[in-house]
Amino acid sequence: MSNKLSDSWQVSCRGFDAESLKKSILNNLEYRLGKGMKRATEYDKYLSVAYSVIERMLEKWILTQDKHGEVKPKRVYYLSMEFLMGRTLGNGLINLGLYDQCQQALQEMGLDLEELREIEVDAALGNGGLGRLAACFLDSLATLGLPAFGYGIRYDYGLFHQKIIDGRQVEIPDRWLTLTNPWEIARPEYQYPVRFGGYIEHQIERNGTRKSVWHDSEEVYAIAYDTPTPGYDTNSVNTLRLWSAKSSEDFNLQDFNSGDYFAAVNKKVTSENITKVLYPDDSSKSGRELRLRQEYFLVSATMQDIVFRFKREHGTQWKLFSSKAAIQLNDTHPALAIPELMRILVDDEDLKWERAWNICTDTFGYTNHTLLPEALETWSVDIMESLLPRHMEIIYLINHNFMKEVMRYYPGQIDRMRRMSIINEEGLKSVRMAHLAVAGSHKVNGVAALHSQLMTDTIFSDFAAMSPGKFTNMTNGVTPRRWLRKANLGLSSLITDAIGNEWVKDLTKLRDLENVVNDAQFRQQWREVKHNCKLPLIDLIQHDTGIILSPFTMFDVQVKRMHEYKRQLLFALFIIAEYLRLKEDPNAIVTPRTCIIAGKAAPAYHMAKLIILLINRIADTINNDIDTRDFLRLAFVPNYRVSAAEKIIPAANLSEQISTAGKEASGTGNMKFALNGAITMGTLDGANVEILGEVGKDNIFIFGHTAPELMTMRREGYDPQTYIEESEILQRVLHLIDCDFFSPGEPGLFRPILDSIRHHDEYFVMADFMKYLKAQDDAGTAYRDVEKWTTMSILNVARSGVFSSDRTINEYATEIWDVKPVLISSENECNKNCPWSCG
Ligand code: 26W
Repeated sequence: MSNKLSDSWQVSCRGFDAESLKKSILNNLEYRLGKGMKRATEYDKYLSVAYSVIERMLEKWILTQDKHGEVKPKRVYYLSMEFLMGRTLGNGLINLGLYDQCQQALQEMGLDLEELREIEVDAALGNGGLGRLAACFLDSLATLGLPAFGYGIRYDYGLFHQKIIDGRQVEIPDRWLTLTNPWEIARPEYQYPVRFGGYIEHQIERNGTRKSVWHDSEEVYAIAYDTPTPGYDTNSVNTLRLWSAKSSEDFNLQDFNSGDYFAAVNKKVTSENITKVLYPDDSSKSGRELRLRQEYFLVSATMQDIVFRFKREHGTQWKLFSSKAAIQLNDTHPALAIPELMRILVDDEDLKWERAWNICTDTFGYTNHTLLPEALETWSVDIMESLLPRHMEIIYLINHNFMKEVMRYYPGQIDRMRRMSIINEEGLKSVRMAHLAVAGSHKVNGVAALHSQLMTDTIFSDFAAMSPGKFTNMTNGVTPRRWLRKANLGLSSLITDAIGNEWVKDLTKLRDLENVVNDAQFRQQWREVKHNCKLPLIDLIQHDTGIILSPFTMFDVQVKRMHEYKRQLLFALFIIAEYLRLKEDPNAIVTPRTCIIAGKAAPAYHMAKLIILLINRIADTINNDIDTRDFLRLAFVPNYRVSAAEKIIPAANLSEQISTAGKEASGTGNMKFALNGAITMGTLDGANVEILGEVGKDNIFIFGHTAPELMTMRREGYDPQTYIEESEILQRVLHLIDCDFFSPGEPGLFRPILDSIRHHDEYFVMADFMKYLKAQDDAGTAYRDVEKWTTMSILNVARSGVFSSDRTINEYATEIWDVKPVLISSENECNKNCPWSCG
């Protein structure tokens, strides 16, 4: 497989050949780490390779930033509280076209690239879908040559590590920065004061204009840490700028001298706590003040930095602002950016309110990622007023003007105004962050066609009625670099041998696989690749859980955050039904299945944690049952994260995407599985609907009630008992749990789960059970038809092209951001005979 990339972009006085790499690695070990190979730790060796890669990134980064400084293009600013980047070394080597050369260099030094890649810790600065989407978007923005910055928080502690002890989740802090992070560069020259608290004084200037002055606020500094985000097969390298909190005052000497040591450091410590840890909830608002401080910390540092860069390039030509900056809000978490920009433009830059507001609405775009009521952020007016007094004033004024507009459209419709108001007057007065984001943006998008439709039919129906043109859909995507080219080297080379390597930059090229779908040799190699992907995963699972699995089984996989709407419970109940079937009829025609589940539960989400325990207890029971264990095994893989996903997804045959219809906004794991040749077992929810549209009904297993059907059932009253009474197998499955078969000696351990599905069953597990059982039976039968399954697998990959995040970003770029690529040519200042060309 020639992954020789176009050499037009080999702009470097750091060679891209194995020899140069070897030199760099040894140089870095010696001159940067002060170690010889003999005493070097494994981490030292990893670091020296990492530094050799980033050196070759930095040159392009400088080229790119200098070019942007020269061209002063319109930039995209992607604001997110989460960036789930995972590991960087492998991705850096792939995007810079250095992978094979590095492997060779290390081999010649007696080292193994695969082993060194395993040493890197994941940058787990995110919870799940939203954070990983942001990471995929950065890869596509750079690969498409679009000038962009990602702005986030440099948490000292990322998402907790999950240990499973006696079947239960235990959270361990993620001390990811204990060892050196070679991929970031501290930028203390970019630091901004962020203020909290205090009070506002309104002054009337001599010229009669009103001036708001923010007094007596406490201050903390935001320090920038930059991570280069290299594109694939291009010179363009964008920036991920993460802010870290630093106390404005070092050491309060008075307190110290007065012997109050604690007070002396307390202020410093508390203020720096802001960026201490990522909130581990991925679908229910914490409502904690520290979370609000984190959100404002991000947006204030970011907006000051964006305005600083604008003024550096365009002075105070504010009319240019929205044509030079497109700011995307990754959900409502950074929505305070709207009142913050208003504060800067009105209070600091003396713009008139209207002018400032028009700049805001022309600049901001808002993406909604969930319809779950508990995930829609609201902050009490009290907490907002005490922490951000000026912003609360500005939000009131924004709402005042917005209500006037609603009144103009719908005179006298008080109810509608109350529904649309940014301020919820009912009960404890609170700020509806989603309403603020919609009012302050020129475009609002959902993340899959069904979700965007449901969004305008439900939570934003009033807004969509008033400003239909504001609402649109941007179906999610995933980067094919990490999720196929890097995660599945075997399948990548098979594909490239068959259709060339253009697919890595243009995923629609995968369609060409349809020309070889009937080629017997190709099909045999296809099956071998999938089989071989299972082997390292089997080793990992045996290492982490002690469970031994067989590659000669169907790998049936569900990996995502634990949540009742994602219905890991439905998968578990199916496994019990399958177990009962095997117990009762040992000669039953079954497809030997390996069920793999993985996912973290938010620490305070007790039902999700109980479901993890149930899954582990089911596994203990069935994996040790000699009657069944050769036909059915279950493993819960601990500590699911990006680097684990890269091992699990390529090994999967069946991809479980079984959420309650209408609840999963899009899903992106579903796309990664299809891209790696797994067949989707799914409901008509989120992007599953579009995967069906692309792969065709013969190449997917769809089951379950649709979103409209469930809406009707909810409205007309849904009684799960009716479904239980209709299904003998369901009764027996529930009975097995009820009689503590999976919790011997802990009677009633899983009662809460049974009560929740027998009485309320909010997520319609009972209503969809029998339909699911049937679909699973069909999948088992299809898997036994090896040729049929091979065709389905190849066609899923061939028809996954649209689920590239490159397609998604191109849609954002044309429909929302109006930004154009900037070509970073290879005319570099560095000429070969520069004294430093130390190869
Ligand atoms: C305030 C707590 C909180 C934190 C994160 C609430 C909600 C979130 C996220 C919006 C949850 C999330 O990750 N949503 C997922 O976003 C993905 C990317 O668009 C979608 O593919 C998933 O369907 C959606 O659940």
